[in-house]
Amino acid sequence: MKSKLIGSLAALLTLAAFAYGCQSGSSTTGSTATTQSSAGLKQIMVERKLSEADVEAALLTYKPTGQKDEYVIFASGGQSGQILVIGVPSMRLLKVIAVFTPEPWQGYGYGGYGDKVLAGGQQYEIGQRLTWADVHHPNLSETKGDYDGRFLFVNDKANARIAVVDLSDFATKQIVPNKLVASDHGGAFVTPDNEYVIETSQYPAPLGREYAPISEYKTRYRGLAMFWKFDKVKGRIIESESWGVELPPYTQDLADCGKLASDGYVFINSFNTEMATGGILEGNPPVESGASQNDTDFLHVINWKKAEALVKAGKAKEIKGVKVLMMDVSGPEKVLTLIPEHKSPHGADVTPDGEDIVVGGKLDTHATVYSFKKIQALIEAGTHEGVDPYGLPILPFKDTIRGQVEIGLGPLHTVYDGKGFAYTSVFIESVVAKWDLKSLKVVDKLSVHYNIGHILAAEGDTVSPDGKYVVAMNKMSIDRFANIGPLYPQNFQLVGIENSKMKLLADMPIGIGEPHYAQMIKADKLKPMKVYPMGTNPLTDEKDEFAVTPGKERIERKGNVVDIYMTAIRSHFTPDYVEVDEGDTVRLHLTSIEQAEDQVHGFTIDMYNINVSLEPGKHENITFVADKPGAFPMYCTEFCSALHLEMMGYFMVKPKK
Ligand code: CUK
Ligand code: CUA
Repeated sequence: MKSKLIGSLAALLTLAAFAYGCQSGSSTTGSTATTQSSAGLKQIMVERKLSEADVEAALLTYKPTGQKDEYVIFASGGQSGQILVIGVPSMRLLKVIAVFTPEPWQGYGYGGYGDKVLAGGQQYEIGQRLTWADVHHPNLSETKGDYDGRFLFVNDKANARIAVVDLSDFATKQIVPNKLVASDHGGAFVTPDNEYVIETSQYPAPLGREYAPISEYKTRYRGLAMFWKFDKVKGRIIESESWGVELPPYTQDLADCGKLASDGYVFINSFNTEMATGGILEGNPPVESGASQNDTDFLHVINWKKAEALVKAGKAKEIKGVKVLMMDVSGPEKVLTLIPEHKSPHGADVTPDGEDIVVGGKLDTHATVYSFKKIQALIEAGTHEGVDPYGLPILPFKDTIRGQVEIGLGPLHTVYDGKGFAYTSVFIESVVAKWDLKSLKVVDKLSVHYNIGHILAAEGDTVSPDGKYVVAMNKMSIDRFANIGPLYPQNFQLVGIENSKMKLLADMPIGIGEPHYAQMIKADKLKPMKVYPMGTNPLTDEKDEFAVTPGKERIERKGNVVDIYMTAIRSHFTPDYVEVDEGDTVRLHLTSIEQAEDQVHGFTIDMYNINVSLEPGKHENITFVADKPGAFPMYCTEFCSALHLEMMGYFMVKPKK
């Protein structure tokens, strides 16, 4: 057994050598170097108990220093509130983008521009400053249904917010809080030309964040699909041009946008059409069982182009200044239609051609494949088998589907390879199921470790997926890694899907929050800047009016307001000595006048909780009150040069007499 294995390893190494264009790599040439290294490798295999499959996986994923990844994943950072950037196939963590949570390395939330982004995401009328988020679904911006590599959107389930990240500098630019709903889940999904970023609610609540007793759940609690208008030129959501569609108080779950054949539509699965509200102490069933009584829940179908036209025609009602198309309009106008789904489904995933929508069974062993053409014909003909309590038409289930796939225990989410196959995550069974989109038959299953939630594919949500990799986003990792205490990491597993059999290639523990979804883009589609144009404020993407040029550094005082115009360059700040009086308002205008790639400085002042990152060309405005007297060192926090430790100065605050 062992010798057979090692024999094929030699063949594998030969192949690998050819693949990498190595001159002396073939064992058939009898090269001494190769024979020696093969012998060494054989020994390593034996010592490390590596199988041939392990070595092959290593060869397919290993990136020697300097060799770059082909794909980049943008993954939800879960409760961390951030986004993880991961290279594929190496599964190396490249960056954690600060989004909803203050992040010191990027100087996000410690005095600089990030404070303003975070402030924009607050609901001040509620009076709570939020410093975290439950990040679920990052989505890349699209042009004609293809990732264009320009922006990234992500939702905060806990506090119903959407963030916009600009991929020209990988910085968060905007957070918009939803004024109407109390939690979201079906977001952030984009329309194929990015006209809108979609955010649909999860747990129903009175619209506008009002109070209503739980006994009025059916009459006062509602869901909502929010359509955030996105300005691609400015790279910002325009709140005043955004609007919503009122939904019944079922628990809307995941959404997806139609494309090609189904462009103009949005699909949202739901659960708890029972409208259970718990109340265990009051003698009611908990939501988990109360919500699982009916045999079916509803797939919601929204014709968003028609909804948009109705909103523009003045058919919407204003709630807290937001235009909302109510159900008494959207039902009769065929804008909002319901279709039965099997109990407590999860996921709604549109195929690359836009023809089908796949909904996972979750508590059922099937995935249901709905046909958009059939749905559209029924809606247009006005055929329905009944209406729900809110007057919304319900289409006959049997006439809307193309079929059902017997998947296994707990199917959740589905992605596609663009070659006619679908890959469904199967939570309870802990497998990825590969199935044929034509025959609706499972053709391969791969065990993953363990309890896979989402699954993602290379260019997976575009109209033309790449079909090279999928990643299993596993919720549990029980025996996979060194024990690090009772809070275990989640586990991303890279799976090769180029051949008929799926192949497990690599594990990546995720030790920061519970990720939900992620998207994978071809790395060469990303074209971020390497340095900022001199004096750029990342909040506006423009040269800041207070940008400082070399030679113009100065300190100006007007009353008790002190303006400090400062530059940073290896290895000093100018000015490096600042004197103010206790109680002065300090306005520090700080420009990095570096233009060399990867020459980053930081800036902090002892005891003032100030820390900004100064990438080349970046400008920061920091305003604070010098309320603590003392002699405070200020210094550069990034090891920028041999004289980095010398890059410091004093910030003097003279005590009041
Ligand atoms: S949900 Cu997490 S596994 Cu929030 Cu997308 Cu399905
Ligand atoms: Cu600049 Cu360290």
